[in-house]
Amino acid sequence: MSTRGALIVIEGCDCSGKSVQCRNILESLNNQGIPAELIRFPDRTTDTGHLIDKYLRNTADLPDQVIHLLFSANRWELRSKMENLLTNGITLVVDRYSFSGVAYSYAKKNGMNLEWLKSPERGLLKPDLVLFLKLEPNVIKQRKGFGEERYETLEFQEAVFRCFELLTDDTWKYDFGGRKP
Ligand code: FDM
Ligand code: MG
Repeated sequence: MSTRGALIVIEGCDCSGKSVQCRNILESLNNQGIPAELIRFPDRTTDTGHLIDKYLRNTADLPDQVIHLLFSANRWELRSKMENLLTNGITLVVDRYSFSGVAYSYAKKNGMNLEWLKSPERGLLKPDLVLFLKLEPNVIKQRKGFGEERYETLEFQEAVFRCFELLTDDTWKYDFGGRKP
């Protein structure tokens, strides 16, 4: 029987270098003989992912509550696959997870309550480790590609950054009520 893999989550603002760090972590784990796979949210290849992709590229408009629930549904779609991989000893390096879900929606400041935002995340798998890349929005705004998608404005990224910090200070920072497989 293999040991359960670890669920490692990388979070941060847009263009904060998450994808590069995820690849580095994956490579380092594989070099040490630890089987690991990369998972990325949103997963734009699923049914919910197609709609999320359109929303992010500004070719579809949806109410804030609907896109919030779709992002969460997108994680639920992969839940059993993730659980199987972890049970089979594969470590998962996950580029964005529930923290992005809550931080980006809360940053909209449109009255969506924090408890309401967290609740669809309850029951998803609980990360063993969350790494937050603390790159200031003033730095990321100069990066190549910044500004191409819906949330990529300096003002909004600053709000997201503050929401991430708020969440990481909280006692439930690693716990959305999920359980380990
Ligand atoms: N995003 C991502 C959310 O608003 N909620 C979520 O639950 C997730 C996973 O989608 F602006 C936002 C964050 C980002 C956008 O993500 C696309 P990538 O990592 O930049 O592709
Ligand atoms: Mg982005």
